[in-house]
Amino acid sequence: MAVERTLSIIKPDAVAKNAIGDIISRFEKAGLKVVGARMMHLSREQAEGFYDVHKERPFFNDLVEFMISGPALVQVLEGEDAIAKNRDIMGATNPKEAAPGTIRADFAVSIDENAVHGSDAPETAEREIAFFFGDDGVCPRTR
Ligand code: RTP
Ligand code: MG
Repeated sequence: MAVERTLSIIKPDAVAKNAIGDIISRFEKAGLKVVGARMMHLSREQAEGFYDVHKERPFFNDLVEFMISGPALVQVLEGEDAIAKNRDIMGATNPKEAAPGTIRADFAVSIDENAVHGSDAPETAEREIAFFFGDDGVCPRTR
């Protein structure tokens, strides 16, 4: 299995609940390392650009409003199989369908306010990391 990097966002609902520490602890216990982190209150332009892939979907406006409703923690996580591993520990998009013990089962209240984002494929991870970090702010690879 390859060492990968993935983009994670601890969304405004989880930040408002003071759940940052608990959620990062789950990443670390799963073997994922934080190699970049920025606390950000996203602008509308940033949220729209980040979720551009969903711009034709009916939930797009609600998603953007939620993502700009408060500060979020944008992180790059690194580890073996990091993209799929992060998606596993996040749980399903709808917390009502998320497996027990996943982040969304434990911290999310609804499909709209679902605590975390995680890249879903190598191509999206690369795009999303560049979107927020460019060449700056992420630790260089050591392995
Ligand atoms: P994310 O991108 O935030 O990690 O979530 P995801 O991959 O699990 O889900 P995705 O399909 O990419 O959707 C992005 C976000 O849009 C909201 N959503 N609402 N009402 C709905 O049917 C619906 N579907 C998606 C969710 O907040 C989801 O995280
Ligand atoms: Mg997604």
